[in-house]
Amino acid sequence: MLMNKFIKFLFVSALLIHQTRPEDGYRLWLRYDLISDKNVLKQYTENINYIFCEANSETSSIAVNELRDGLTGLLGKAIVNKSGIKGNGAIVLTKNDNSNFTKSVFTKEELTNTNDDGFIIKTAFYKGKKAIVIYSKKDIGLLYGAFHLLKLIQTHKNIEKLNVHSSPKIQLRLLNHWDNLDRTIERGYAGFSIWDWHKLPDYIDPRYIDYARANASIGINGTVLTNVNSNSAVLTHQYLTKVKALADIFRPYGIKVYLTARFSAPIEIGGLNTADPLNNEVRNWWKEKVREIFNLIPDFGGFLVKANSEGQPGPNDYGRNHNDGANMLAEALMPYGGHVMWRAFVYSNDNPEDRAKQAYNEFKPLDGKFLRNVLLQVKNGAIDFQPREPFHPLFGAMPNTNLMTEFQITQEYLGQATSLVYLAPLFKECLDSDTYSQGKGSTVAKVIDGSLEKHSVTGIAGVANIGNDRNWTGHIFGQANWFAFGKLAWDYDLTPEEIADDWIRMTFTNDIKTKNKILSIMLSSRETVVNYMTPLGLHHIMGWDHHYGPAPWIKDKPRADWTSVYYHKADNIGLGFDRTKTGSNAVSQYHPEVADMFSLLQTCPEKYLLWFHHVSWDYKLKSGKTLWEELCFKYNEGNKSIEETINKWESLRNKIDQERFNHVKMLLKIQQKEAKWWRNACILYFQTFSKQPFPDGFETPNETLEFYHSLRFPYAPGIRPTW
Ligand code: BDP
Repeated sequence: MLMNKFIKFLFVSALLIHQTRPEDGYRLWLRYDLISDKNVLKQYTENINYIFCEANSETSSIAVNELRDGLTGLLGKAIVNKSGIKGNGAIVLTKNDNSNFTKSVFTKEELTNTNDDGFIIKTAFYKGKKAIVIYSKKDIGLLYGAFHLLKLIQTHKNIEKLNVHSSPKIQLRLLNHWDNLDRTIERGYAGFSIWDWHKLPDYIDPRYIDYARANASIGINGTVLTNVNSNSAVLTHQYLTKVKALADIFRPYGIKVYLTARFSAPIEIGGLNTADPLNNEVRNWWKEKVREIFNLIPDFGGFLVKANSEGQPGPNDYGRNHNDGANMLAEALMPYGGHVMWRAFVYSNDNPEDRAKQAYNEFKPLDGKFLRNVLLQVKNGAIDFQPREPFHPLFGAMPNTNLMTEFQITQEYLGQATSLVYLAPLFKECLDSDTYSQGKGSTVAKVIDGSLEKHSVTGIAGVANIGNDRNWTGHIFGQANWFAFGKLAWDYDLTPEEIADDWIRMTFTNDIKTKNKILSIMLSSRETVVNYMTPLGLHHIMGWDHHYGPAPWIKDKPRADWTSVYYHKADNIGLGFDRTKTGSNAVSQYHPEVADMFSLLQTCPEKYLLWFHHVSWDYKLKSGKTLWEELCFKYNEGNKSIEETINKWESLRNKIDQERFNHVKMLLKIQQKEAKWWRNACILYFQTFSKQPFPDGFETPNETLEFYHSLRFPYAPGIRPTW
C-alpha cells in the first residue's frame, strides 16, 4: 500500500516535471501531456488500462514503450505492459492472423487487404474482456498502429468503437537529406546536419533515436543520408561503418538508409581511370562496393543519383545514356533487393532549349529501358521547387518506367526558415493534377502509386528541412511540413486541412477556437507567399545563389538559365515566358487535353498565366484588371495577408505557451518585412518595363530600386558549397 502511494508520488512528480519543461519544440508532435479536459479524459481512462503485446521483437517493444509512455502521459495514470488478458481495457498488439481470437475479430478480407506496412485497429472482446486490438502483418505495422492510436487520443477522437484500416499507398516513403559530410546542409536552414560523422560510429547521439521515432510516427520508412551533390568519401569503408551505426539505430523503427552515389566514385576512391558504366572493371567495382555495403547493412535501401546535372559526373561523360548508368547500379543492387533512384532533374548548360523542356526530352525516349529496381525521381515541377509550378510533364509520359516524385520540404524558394508556409496545399496541388495520360482522372498520385500504369515499385521523396536546431526545423511551423509530407506519402487522399488539424492539436492545443485560428493561418499561408513572391505564374526571380529574397534583375551570368530575366522575359510589351507554339512549345510535352488548356490564354488557369504566356501589360484578366494592375494587386494581397496573420497570431497570446508564441511572432515580423521587400523590389523593377503608374491604393515603396538592387547577403544560410 505504502509502496503504491510512493510509486504514485514519483509518477505524479515525473508528470509535473515533464509538463514544466520549456516549450522549445523539441518534442515535435509527440508531446503526450496530460489531457486537461476531464470529460475527454474520462473516455480514455475508462477504456484503457494496460497493454498486452503478443509479438516479441525490438520493433514491437518500441511500440509497447511508446504506448506506455504516451498513454501514461496523456491519461495521467500508469499504463503498463502485462503478460496476458487481465480484465477490461487492454490494448492488444497482435500479428497472429491464425489465432482463434484474430479470426473472430477480423474477416479474411480485412486481413488480406492490409499490406505489409499497414494495420487495423478495432474495438473487440478478448476472452470476454473489452479491448482495443492493433493488428498488422509485420512488426512495423504494430508501431505504426500504436502511433495512430496515440494520435487519436492526442487529438481527442472518440475511441469507443474503433474500426480503422490503414495501409500506405506508396511503398518507399523517403526523406532526402542534402547533408554534407562536414555537417553543412545544402539548402538547410535549421542549423547543421544532425549526422555527426566525425563522432560516428562510436558516439550515438540520442537525437538519432528521436529522429527515427518521429519519422516512424508519420510512416516514413527510408532516409537518404547525404547530399545529391555527392561526395564519394561516404562510400569508403571508414564512412560505411558510420552509416552502419545509423542503420542499426533506424532499423527497428522501420527506416532503411540510402546513400547518394557519386558517379565518379570508381575513379575517386576506387583507383580506376574511368567510371564508364559499360566498362567491366567499373561494373565490378560497383558490384564489390555493393557487396561490402550489404555485408555491413543487410537491409541497405540503395542509391540516389544526381548525374550529369549542375556539374555532377554521370554516364554522359562517357557518351552513355542515363539508363546505362542507372542499370549498372541497379544490377549490382538487384540481388540484395536494393533500389536506384535516378534523378530526372537534369538540364544542360550548353543546351539552348527551354530548361522546362529538357528533362522530358532527355528521359522520355528512355521509357522502358530501366531495370525494374530503378525509380526515376522527378521533381514536382519542371523547373525547380518554385512557390508554384504546373506538374512536371514527365508524369504520365513514361508508362513503362517506375516514376517517383520529389518534393522539397526545406523552403529554399519559399522564405526559407523565417517564413510560415504550410506546404501540404503545394504537395496536394501536384498529386491531384490530372495528366490525362489515360483519360480523365489520370492524376500524378495514380502515376506514382503505380495503380495507373501497373507498377509494383513505388516511391515518394521529400528534401528534408531538418537540422540540429533545438526545434529541428528552424521555424516551428516547418515541423508541420515534415509531418504533412509523411502523412501524404502514406495517404495522398488526406486533405491539407485534415493533416493540419491533427498537427495543430498534437503540437499546440485542442482548444477549438485557437486550433481554428492556427488552421486558417496555415491554410492561407502558401497562397500568401505565392502572391507576394511570384504571382500569376512568375517563377525563378529570387536572389542569386543563396536564393534569398527577390532579384528579378539578375542577368548576364555564366548560365542564362540561372538568371531571372530568362524566366520572366519582361519587356515593354509585357511579361511572362511564352511556352506555347509561338514560343518554346513546352506545352506540347503534356497530353493534348492539358496542352490545349495551358495553350489558350482563355483557358490557361491564371495561376499559371506567366508560366506559359508572354502577356501584354494591358491584357485584361478575369478580374477586369489589366495585367499590370493585377500584378500590383496580388503583391499587395500577399502583404495584406501577412498583416492579417500577424493580427491573428497576436490574438493567440496566452492561448499558447509564451516560448512558442514569441518564436512565431518574431518570425512573422521578419516575414512581414520580407513580403514588403518582395513586393517593392518586384513592382519597382517591373514598372521599368510597364511604364505605368501604381494603381490606386498601392502603397508607394519607401525605397528605390537601386536600394533593393544593392542588398547583399554573403552569409545567407544553406548556400551550395563549392566542391
Ligand atoms: C536546386 C538547388 C540546388 C540543388 C538542386 C538539385 O538550388 O542546391 O542541388 O536543386 O535538386 O533547387 O539538385
